[in-house]
Amino acid sequence: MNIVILNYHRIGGSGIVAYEIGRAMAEERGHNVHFMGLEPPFRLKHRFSGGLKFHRVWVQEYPVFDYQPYDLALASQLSAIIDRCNIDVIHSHYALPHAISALLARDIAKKKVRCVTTLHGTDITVVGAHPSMMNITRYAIESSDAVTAVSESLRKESEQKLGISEGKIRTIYNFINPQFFNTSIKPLRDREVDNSAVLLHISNLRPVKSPLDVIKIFHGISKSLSRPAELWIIGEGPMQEEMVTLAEKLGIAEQVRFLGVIGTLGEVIASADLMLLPSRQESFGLVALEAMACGVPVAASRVGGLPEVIDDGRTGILFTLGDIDQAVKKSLALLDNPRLYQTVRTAAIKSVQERFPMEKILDQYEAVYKGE
Ligand code: GMT
Repeated sequence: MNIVILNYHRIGGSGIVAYEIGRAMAEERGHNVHFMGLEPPFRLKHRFSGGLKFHRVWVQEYPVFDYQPYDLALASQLSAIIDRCNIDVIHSHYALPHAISALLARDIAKKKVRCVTTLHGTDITVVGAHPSMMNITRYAIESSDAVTAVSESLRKESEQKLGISEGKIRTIYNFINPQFFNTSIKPLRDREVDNSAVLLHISNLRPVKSPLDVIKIFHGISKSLSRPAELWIIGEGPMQEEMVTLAEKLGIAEQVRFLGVIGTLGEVIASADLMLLPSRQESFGLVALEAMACGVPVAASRVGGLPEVIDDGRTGILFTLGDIDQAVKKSLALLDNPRLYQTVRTAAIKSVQERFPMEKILDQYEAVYKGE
């Protein structure tokens, strides 16, 4: 098959999942995969295998436009690629704008192309559910030949918020590439000599990730933990300054390290003892799966798709959104009990392998591409 994959190729979870699907379809399953976007997927920059191509979308800078219409430029250029490369399937990640651009491109090209759309979360929970975008989001979903959501929670929420009939959206869970996240990755520190606890948070530090709760939970843990603790923050975003200020106010600034954006996360994750993910909303929480695959338990808020990824008390910790005391208490109970910690760690690793196996999930996407 000739497949186009549309996505925002930043280092977010959706970009990683979109890239890994495309890579595997080309390298392992013999399809031709065309990525399109403003930038190539960041992992693609390091590999040039035969079946993978990147088409940059050119957006004309024209002063009459109040904003430059990326979605229209994409639709126009995609229609030409449908023709030139005999495209069979367009897989859009995010209903807006990608599914709309794909549907428009198919109309322009007047070709039989299968439009597959994957919902990742904020396209429904924030953008799509807003009255200004609701009708076009519903149209994108209803007009796509197949629609997938990354969790049951997101599937149900999309149906409820947009009035989509049951059966239109199917759940295909996210997955990780075990080459990048596994228990053989060498940590950046030697646990034999360094007995401190490293807590880790990875996000774009936006309000939806509750970054101030990360600082508060760490403060609570470090006060009572029986060994020294550090908090490593990976990622950049609008709330970083507020996090620094809060850490200073609580007297823990020395223990909080902002490490910026890191492309290769495996080693950093493998160095941690616990990941903190107190998000207000999380349709899946790919980063939690990445941590679990490396044997690092996750303490997360009980929202969205996180309870589908983490089984509270067995493969990690879930706490009530915003309940700092509960998060601290449960984290301490895990970190201060080596035997329980090992049990949870082992169960987390097993759960990633059994419930989110890459090959089976790729089979599901391939079946959707074929219309099965
Ligand atoms: O969480 C973000 O801000 C980034 C966003 C993205 O585009 O990657 O994440 C969404 O999609 C991921 C991949 O499916 C999910 O793992 C995240 O849970 C989801 N984020 C939210 O629902 C807030």
